[in-house]
Amino acid sequence: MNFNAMLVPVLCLFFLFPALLAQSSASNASSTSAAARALDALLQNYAYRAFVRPKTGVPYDAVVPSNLTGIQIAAMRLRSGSLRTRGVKMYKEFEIPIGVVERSYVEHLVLVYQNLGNWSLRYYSMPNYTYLAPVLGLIAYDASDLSAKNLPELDLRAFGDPIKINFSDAESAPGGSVPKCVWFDLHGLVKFSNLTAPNECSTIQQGHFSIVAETISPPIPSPARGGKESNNRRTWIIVGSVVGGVALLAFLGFLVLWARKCKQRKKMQEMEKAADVGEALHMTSVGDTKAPSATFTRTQPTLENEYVP
Ligand SMILES: *[C@@H]1O[C@H](CO)[C@@H](O)[C@H](O)[C@H]1NC(C)=O
Ligand SMILES: *[C@@H]1O[C@H](CO)[C@@H](O)[C@H](O)[C@H]1NC(C)=O
Ligand SMILES: *[C@@H]1O[C@H](CO)[C@@H](O)[C@H](O)[C@H]1NC(C)=O
Ligand SMILES: *[C@@H]1O[C@H](CO)[C@@H](O)[C@H](O)[C@H]1NC(C)=O
Ligand SMILES: *[C@@H]1O[C@H](CO)[C@@H](O)[C@H](O)[C@H]1NC(C)=O
Ligand SMILES: CC(=O)N[C@H]1CO[C@H](CO)[C@@H](O)[C@@H]1O
Repeated sequence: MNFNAMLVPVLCLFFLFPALLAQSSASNASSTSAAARALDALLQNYAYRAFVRPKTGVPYDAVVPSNLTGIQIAAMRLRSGSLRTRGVKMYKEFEIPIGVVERSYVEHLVLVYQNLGNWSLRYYSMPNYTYLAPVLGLIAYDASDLSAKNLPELDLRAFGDPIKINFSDAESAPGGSVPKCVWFDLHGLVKFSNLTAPNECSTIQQGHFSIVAETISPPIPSPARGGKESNNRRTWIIVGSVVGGVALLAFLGFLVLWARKCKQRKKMQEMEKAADVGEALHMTSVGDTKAPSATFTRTQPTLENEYVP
């Protein structure tokens, strides 16, 4: 029966539905990374605005647009040569040793510093992990045009000692979990490493850094991305799936009933046909239905109280 043939694809769709949803949410990992890259470009532009006749080697705090309140940025202009031979003793939380080199040679470069503060989770969501410190960024750009926007990053590497990051006000890890350093490179790659000292991480490349601890409890929908909105969305997806499922079941039930009825009607029609052909019983139409009727009556009806002589 072709009804079964129809049922299989319908059921397949039903079971694939959650998988399709999961895929669509997974594909947003890269959109998160794209948002972070767009933020870097915006913050580069705003950090450069702090420069008014800048001295080299001096950090200048800059102002972020009001829609990003909570993020701190700074910029420091350096001669490439002095970065390589002298390093920077302390630039906010970063300690830059001798031997840090940018690979595509420029005369001067700018080190842009970012502290994402309460925006860390928004731009660098970490399912199953808790941030113990804000996400900090250190990125090098060319300094030849201080009004430039959308500058490409320079490729910065430490060839001697690594760059150290002092997360002085990191929270301590919740009981039972081990804190870890996390590094986000500029291409969306995430790497973990051990702390090199209490509240201290190290790196040989630029990017974004923080300290995290693994969450031990089963993951609750993380408020990182959209918070309430994404919770709401999830609720609606569940409600939608349930309602859709019930509607689908009702539809299937209806199909089954309809198929049965169809079968019955066909049987009836065949029986009627057989009756018409094989029996001399005549059918007369009474409304829509046919009823057997005789052409003449064999026994005349008599009234019981009729007078019989
Ligand atoms: C914040 O505002 C700036 C300038 O007003 C705008 O360019 C940027 O797209 C905004 N960013 C976000 C994340 O809303
Ligand atoms: C961070 O805090 C500031 C106020 O200090 C607030 O305006 C901003 O909306 C917060 N950002 C997020 C992502 O909650
Ligand atoms: C988070 O942990 C759960 C259970 O341990 C696991 O199934 C899930 O894949 C993890 N999520 C990520 C993004 O690693
Ligand atoms: C980290 O910074 C804090 C405060 O700025 C300072 O007291 C501490 O000595 C620093 N730690 C290291 C290892 O440099
Ligand atoms: C990190 O430290 C733990 C012990 O605390 C050690 O077992 C592990 O091998 C270390 N990992 C790396 C990458 O050094
Ligand atoms: C929840 C969420 O961030 N959804 C986004 C997934 O990515 C698409 C574009 O790729 C956005 O339109 C959604 O808002």
